[in-house]
Amino acid sequence: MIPVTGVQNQKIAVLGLGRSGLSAARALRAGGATPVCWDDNPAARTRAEEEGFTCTDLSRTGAFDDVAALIVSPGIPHLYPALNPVVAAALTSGVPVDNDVGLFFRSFATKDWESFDTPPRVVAVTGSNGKSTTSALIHHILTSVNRPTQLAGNIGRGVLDLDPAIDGEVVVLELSSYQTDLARALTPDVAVFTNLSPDHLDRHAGMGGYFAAKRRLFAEGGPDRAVIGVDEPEGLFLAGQLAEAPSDDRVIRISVASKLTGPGWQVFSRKGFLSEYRKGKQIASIDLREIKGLPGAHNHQNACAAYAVARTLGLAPRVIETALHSYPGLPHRSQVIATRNGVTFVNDSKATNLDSAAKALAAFKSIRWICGGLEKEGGLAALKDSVGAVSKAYVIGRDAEGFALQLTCPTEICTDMATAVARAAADAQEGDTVLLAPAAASFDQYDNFEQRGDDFAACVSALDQA
Ligand code: UMA
Ligand code: ADP
Repeated sequence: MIPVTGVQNQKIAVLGLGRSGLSAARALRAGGATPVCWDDNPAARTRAEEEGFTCTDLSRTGAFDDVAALIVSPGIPHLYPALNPVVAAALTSGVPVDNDVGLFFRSFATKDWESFDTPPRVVAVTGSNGKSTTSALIHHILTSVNRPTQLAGNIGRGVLDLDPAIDGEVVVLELSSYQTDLARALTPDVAVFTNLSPDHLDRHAGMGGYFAAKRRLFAEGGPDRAVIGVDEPEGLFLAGQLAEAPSDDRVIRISVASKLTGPGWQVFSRKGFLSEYRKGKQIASIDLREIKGLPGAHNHQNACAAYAVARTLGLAPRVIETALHSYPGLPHRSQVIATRNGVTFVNDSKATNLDSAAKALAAFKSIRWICGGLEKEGGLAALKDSVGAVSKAYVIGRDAEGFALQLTCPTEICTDMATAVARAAADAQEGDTVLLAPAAASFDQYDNFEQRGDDFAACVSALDQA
């Protein structure tokens, strides 16, 4: 745990007591503060009370008397679609609102660092898709060269739950727009922006607010090095805004859409080959096509971003190439879970938005597509050019019919996963891929995308018992 600094004897309110909130409360207590906690779920309050924390309704009158700050969990909408009443009470009382990420950046450096040979560094990764893969890949590359490293953030571990840094360590943080939106300090050494496509629009009042939330990672203090995907207008704009001149190599541009040229620092992938150019000269080329853990152009974008970060940390191209080959991949992201009678079954349950589903559909040939669930804002029209390789969509979800109506490929209403897997497997020919890439959230039928992916895997295993 990283004790929070500068909070001794202060009363700090903590709203939300999940992974983020509980680790914040513990770190605040370790730093000498008195956390006053609240969660709308009584079970979460009981868990906190069992650890000795005081829970008090933060929406009651006077709840913010003598309180120095309010720490809000990322899953709690603070401003949109409506101002949260507890956040409103804090703001009305003039109490600063922050989150665990802000506390982390304030507290990470300690006096111990004076005796270190190499100061610890923080790499922060944001973007619409590929954050977890890029973060895990950076962590994997560093681990493979025995560089001390830890991984936390949106990937599942509260940032204040990390161990205090040791000499030469690199902390890799995956940061969502929910987290960058609220943090009062954002000072990574290296920051990555993978890409931008519509997601979480209700939380940010549209695309402009969503981009603004992500952009804060590059504006609140500013990283020494920024690795920016420039394949969308927003990334192109951000890179341009951060660079002082075309040759400014504090900005590394990455692309999977075009060969980047110019006097700066670029990493791009074309037809499965990664290239690094600096000051107009090619530094390295890596064949990504046979790397099992990184299938498809979308994963090549992640490889470019992770490669660029590793280069800024001083690693040689060949060392990084070796590490890319041993990357095992993350569960629920383009994950091959079985091959049966020449049919490959791929679990991409994390494809919860249209762009990630489109990328999965582009990464495989001859697809039996399992999709559907809780639809994201904006409908499915943007998928119409992505279904060329789909022979049929097997649609799940409570509103499978409404979902299927919007697709331009042949569809079959299956509603539940077991039916979808059984029907897709029965239709599949040798060489086909049965792909779960829902293009929707899971919450209509599951607690989370992991549970949905596990159900898919269980239904595929059950085929052999049938
Ligand atoms: N709660 C309230 N009132 C509300 C809403 C929620 O009290 O109005 C309480 C809930 O009862 C619950 C707690 O808040 O006890 C949950 O807080 P949370 O949703 O922030 O969940 P955590 O367990 O703290 O997990 C959070 C991130 N969750 C979200 O952003 C939704 C995790 O990202 C992250 O891994 C974790 O902190 C550690 O940093 C998850 C996620 O779904 C994976 N992220 C989104 C995504 O990837 O799309 C952004
Ligand atoms: P995030 O943490 O940003 O959600 P993940 O690495 O968990 O990203 O991947 C989420 C989904 O997006 C998965 O379906 C995955 O296959 C897909 N994906 C991964 N990388 C990219 C990328 N660079 N561009 C688009 N989609 C991607």
